[in-house]
Amino acid sequence: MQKCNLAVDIGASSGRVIAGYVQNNQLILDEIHRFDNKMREMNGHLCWDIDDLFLEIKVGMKKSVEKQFQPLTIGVDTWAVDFVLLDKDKNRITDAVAYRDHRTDGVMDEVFQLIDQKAIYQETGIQFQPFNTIYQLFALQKEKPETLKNARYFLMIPDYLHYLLTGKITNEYTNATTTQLLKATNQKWHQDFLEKLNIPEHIFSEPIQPMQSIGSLTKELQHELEFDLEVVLPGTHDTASAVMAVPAQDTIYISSGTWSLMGVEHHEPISTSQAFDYNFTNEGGANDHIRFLKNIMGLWMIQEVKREWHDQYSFAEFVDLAYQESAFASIVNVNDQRFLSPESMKQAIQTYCQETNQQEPITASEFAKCIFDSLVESYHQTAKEIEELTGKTYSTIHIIGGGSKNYYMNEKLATVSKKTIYTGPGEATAIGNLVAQMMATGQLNSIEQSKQMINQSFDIQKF
Ligand code: ADP
Ligand code: LRH
Repeated sequence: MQKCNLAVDIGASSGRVIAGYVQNNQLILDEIHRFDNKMREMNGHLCWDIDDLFLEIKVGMKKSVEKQFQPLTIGVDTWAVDFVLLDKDKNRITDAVAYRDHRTDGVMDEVFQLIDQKAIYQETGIQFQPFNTIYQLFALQKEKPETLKNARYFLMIPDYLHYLLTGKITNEYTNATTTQLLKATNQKWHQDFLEKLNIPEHIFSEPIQPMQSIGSLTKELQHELEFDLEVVLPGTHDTASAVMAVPAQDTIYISSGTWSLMGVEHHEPISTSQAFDYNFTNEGGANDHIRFLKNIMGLWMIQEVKREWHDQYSFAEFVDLAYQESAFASIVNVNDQRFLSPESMKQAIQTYCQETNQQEPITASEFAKCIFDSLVESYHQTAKEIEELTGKTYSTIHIIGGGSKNYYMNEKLATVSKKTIYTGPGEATAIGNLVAQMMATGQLNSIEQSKQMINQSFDIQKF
């Protein structure tokens, strides 16, 4: 039996359970189980199927033993901002509503009537996204005040999955920062904001730092799975885990998946008025760092076009199509809010091009080129903003995540930015999750050691 740690990494488009162990100073990964993740309509809202996600985690745990692994610890990371509420008996009383649901339309402005927008930024350091938890909670308060009245526990998605594994209630710190409800100065829930929005403070527990054990499996699960292990908190925000696994220091990174998260690791938050204007965020890192970054709409745009094309082309085929399409040159502002949750992504892109007097994409290759070129343009602009805001010049950009396999974008970004582009690992988030567990259990001693190990264990390409 090979001893291992298990990372459960669930992104907005897919989830995986990955076993990891160190052998001869190399980090070895074994993908045990992969599953789709999709939003679907439930009770009038776009939701995640949280019960199904938990079943998939259990399938992965069972398969790991079938594959002759002996898992010592497990930790879960997922996308940020979404949550569920439990009542006093710890029963779930909300669906896991997805951040692209329209319940938050217009809500940000209503919140700004009650709390000054600049104060929100200065005190939390978090960027403005219409779907931040603060606006989702306010939307819920308006739609179903009785639900918040009956609520006793607030759990973000990975906190809830950890609760199902252990029975323990935790609010992990890195993900809690994305609520836009934590005070940056003391990492505590912002009582004054909660009061102004009429959100009960007692549903939150003190944010807890990653890289520590929260206990073993519940008795029921031990019985069902016929084994036990420790549940160890990674940076439960997937981007926190991903950034931990960037195998370089002093570089701009892009965590490229459904979203493109582009930024740098920084010691202190940067909440200047310029950072506010450019809408940069200061999320809590798993390693005492601040993730100073910008959310860019990301490969969600091609995911949606792929879906509308009935999955006729794979992602790799869309990349090939973009290479073949040399003439098409229309560019959209990828961060335009119309692309966040449109009825039809193809239509939204075409309308944008019409409005800006550009040629509309019609064929799959035109859509691919338009989306990839537009993302690269946004990366280029964002790199300049990062350099302006940090007062530093960076010679490299390191791309991690599934999107690092997009050679067309990697090459184009190298040309446009005149920086060296490094890519990989593709499974950086799961790797960061595993590293956190290995640090908690004493298998690794420092972030520097882990970055070095990641660098020598995976294929890092240079453009
Ligand atoms: P998330 O964690 O947000 O679900 P991932 O890190 O799994 O996202 O990345 C998914 C994205 O990676 C897809 O949207 C796709 O654009 C890109 N991708 C995956 N495989 C390939 C490939 N073979 N070639 C090009 N792009 C790919
Ligand atoms: C990426 C991510 C990102 C958040 C978004 C909701 O998966 O966690 O960091 O802003 O999803």
